[in-house]
Amino acid sequence: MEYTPNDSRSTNKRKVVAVVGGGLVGALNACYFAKRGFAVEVFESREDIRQAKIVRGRSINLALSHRGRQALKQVGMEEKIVTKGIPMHARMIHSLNGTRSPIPYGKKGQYILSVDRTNLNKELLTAAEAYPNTKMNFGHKLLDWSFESGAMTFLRPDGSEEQIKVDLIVGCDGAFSAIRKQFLRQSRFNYSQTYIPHGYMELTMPPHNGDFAMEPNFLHIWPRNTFMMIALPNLDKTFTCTLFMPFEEFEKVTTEDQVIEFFQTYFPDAIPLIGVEALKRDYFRLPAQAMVSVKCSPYHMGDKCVIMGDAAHAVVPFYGQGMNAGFEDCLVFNEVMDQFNEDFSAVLKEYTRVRVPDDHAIADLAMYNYIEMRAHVNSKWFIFRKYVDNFLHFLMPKTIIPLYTMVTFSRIRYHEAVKLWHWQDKVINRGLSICGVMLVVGGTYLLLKHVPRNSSSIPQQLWTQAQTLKWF
Ligand code: FAD
Ligand code: EGU
Repeated sequence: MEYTPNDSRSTNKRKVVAVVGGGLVGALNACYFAKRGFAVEVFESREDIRQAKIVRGRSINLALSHRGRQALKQVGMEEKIVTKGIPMHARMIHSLNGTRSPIPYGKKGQYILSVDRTNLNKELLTAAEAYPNTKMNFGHKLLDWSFESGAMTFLRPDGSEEQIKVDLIVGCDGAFSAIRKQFLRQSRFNYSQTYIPHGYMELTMPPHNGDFAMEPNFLHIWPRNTFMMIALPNLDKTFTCTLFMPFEEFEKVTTEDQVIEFFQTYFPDAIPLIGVEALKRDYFRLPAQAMVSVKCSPYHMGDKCVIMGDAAHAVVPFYGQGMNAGFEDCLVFNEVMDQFNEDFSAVLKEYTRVRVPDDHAIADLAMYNYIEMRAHVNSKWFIFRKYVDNFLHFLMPKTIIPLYTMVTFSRIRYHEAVKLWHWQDKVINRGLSICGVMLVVGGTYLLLKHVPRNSSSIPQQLWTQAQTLKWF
């Protein structure tokens, strides 16, 4: 059966946009296209998560920051999401000996939010559906689509197939995008994917005496070089802890006793907080999950199809930017739609031109931070580095802005942030060189000033050298 969606909601004149994937980015994109008045059809392979009893999937909560918030604001969703988020004003660094050190993200208004992924997805789906020109199609798994005819083939839960043709396909179907598969068959399409050696596992820290087990308004971090754990607060007063470590190491821990032994060695303070029994049980509940980084270009095919979110750029989670970047994609696309009067041919081309450098930059930054954290970031180093960053910013607030600040609290284009970061590095290094030279010059001067005319307390050779130097 082949049909073109053309029910009472879409007139012949109105263009039909198919959003493939009803995850975070797909649901937000549906709002954007619906707001512009297109006939929007959302196709999502899973059943409606608002009806599902158990939602299994990736990470339970996420850090929402400025870029994501700006994108939500544009479709009137910021308030709704922010009020259900938990502000995190600082990181809390957990040292091996149990010491906790808070390090603020910035000034008072600078905080990130811990938001529940499922709730965010539900709210966005409901907002998209509230537009009369949107139609939700759950249980529609995209199998294939044809660039030539523009027809998409979907698989229904009952095993039947459906063919659908639209004016524009927006692929928001995640890191293993089925839409992207067609891009790979086209000439001059660049693609790279990398699985990192680390996996992640989520563990829940229950409330203690009816309250949060740790300080709630923080992003808790246990930096241990190769091993790392992060915890974000939830509204139900639990924390979701995410343990990052090489698959190799996950595999070494095979018995309940080894789990406790492992935590005793690396995260001793977390044992009583998560609970010995819960730890033994939850560690074996699900296998560790893989993390992949995907970069590609272009993001469009002709005037027919464009990819956004993880489908275009899966990034490793070590900057807390995957969703934020995907949301910003929607915002940038919207800006380009204004500039080019919704002319798909021009808009798609321009979108690729402006967005690829930025998405590639955040993919690189996240990977860089992964390597950096793994290589030499323990709690002391982390605290030291953040203090240096903040101190330099304090000295020169206009000149030196920490990289994470530009990434997390501004809409400076990601690739510009990288450039500024390199430039600041040069300024800092030059500053350090000048300080170094001044120290040497000043030190020598002081030394010579205090060198006795004829001292037996310093070796003769050095004394002679010092006397010679005096003449310069
Ligand atoms: P997805 O969320 O993957 O959604 C894709 C949707 O498409 C799904 O609903 C799926 O069912 C559907 N789909 C897939 N294939 C098909 C098909 N063939 N047909 C129809 N539908 C299909 N980001 C942050 O900003 N902050 C964080 O703190 C953060 N923490 C993270 C922690 C971890 C451990 C991980 C792994 C990621 C984290 N991220 C974070 C990244 C974030 O999860 C992703 O960037 C975000 O979910 C991408 O959204 P998306 O809609 O593009 O893809
Ligand atoms: C990882 C997994 C601390 C949620 C990067 C900071 C993250 C998040 C940091 C996850 C880190 C790392 C930054 C934010 C954030 C820090 C950031 C990472 C949220 C450089 C649910 N990262 N994350 N950087 O600065 O900019 O606090 O799973 F440990 S939020 Cl790896 Cl700001």
